[in-house]
Amino acid sequence: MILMISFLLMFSYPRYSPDELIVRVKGAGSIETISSRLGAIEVHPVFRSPASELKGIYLLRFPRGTDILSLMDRHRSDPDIDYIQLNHLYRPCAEVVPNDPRFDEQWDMERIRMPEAWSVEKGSEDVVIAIVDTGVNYEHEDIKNKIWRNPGEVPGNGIDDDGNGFVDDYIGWDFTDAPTMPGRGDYTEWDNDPMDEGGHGSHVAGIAGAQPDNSVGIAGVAWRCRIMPVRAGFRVLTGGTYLQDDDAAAAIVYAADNGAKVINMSWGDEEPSLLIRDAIDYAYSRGCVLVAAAGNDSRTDVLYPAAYRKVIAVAASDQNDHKAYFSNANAAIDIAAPGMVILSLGVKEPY
Ligand SMILES: [Ca+2]
Ligand SMILES: [Ca+2]
Ligand SMILES: [Ca+2]
Ligand SMILES: [Ca+2]
Repeated sequence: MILMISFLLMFSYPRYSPDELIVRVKGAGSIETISSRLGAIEVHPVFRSPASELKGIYLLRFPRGTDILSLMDRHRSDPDIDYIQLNHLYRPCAEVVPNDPRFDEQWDMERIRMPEAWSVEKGSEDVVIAIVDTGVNYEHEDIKNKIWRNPGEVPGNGIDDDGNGFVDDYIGWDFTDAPTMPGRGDYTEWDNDPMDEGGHGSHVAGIAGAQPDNSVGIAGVAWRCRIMPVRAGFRVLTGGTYLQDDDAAAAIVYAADNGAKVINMSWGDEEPSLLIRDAIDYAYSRGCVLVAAAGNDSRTDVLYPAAYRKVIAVAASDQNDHKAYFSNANAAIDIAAPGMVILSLGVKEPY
């Protein structure tokens, strides 16, 4: 019981995953040698992508209670290791959602003059927006017809038809794998169901892609674009929702490999991550537009991944086009978009 309590206390404000480290192996190094030297009990590659620039990156798991901070420090200058890092945790940049589903309450749409923009451009079905988040409630009536379908995959036959390393990934993938965290719900293993449990991802997806002109609910910004749900966020027992470095990185790379043109990351942390930077460099090199939230803690420093040069950092603005009181802002901000009381899709309540 005392163990349980101290475990929970440790996670009041978790910054990284316990008992896990991420290692990038140097050219000639062997992961078997490294993991036995470090005492890992489990090792697996972070990515299934065939891309050569993503080879040699592994997640290592250690016995419960391992002092991973000193272990990491002891192996920083290991000649076989390119980098070794914590499996950081990211918080979704959440905000308050009212539950009144009508377009005239979507003040943000008028403010950014979406009706005028739509008369010029409604986007294309070919543009896929990946939502790296807590998943998407893909059964919601206002988004179900906007969800990306993997054209090369036959759903539910237990076969990886398109050979991309993911079996039955017909509408996206669930990358949450966080067995050392005190999570709840679905959080321990990858699977092909990116259903939202936290609610944040559905909210973000609705802003980007809720179906306009169908006489129900709300309208998303991207009239015709498709939404690819790539789940990387899970809930913890103590409350709150987190995304791990390895899961988010794998989701970004999946999105880039499977046709996403835009990758949305409405989450962040103060700490940079070499692993996330590798994933972002890869997606950027594949032509993806990467977008992330600056952060909602009223600070002057912009969170990672928004602070990376290849990512468009988005600050939140209010009804008067001023910086929202909670939005982080500094010179790294690329654009500001409405971010206060935005009406969007929910999981438990419909909006
Ligand atoms: Ca597949
Ligand atoms: Ca299949
Ligand atoms: Ca993980
Ligand atoms: Ca899962």
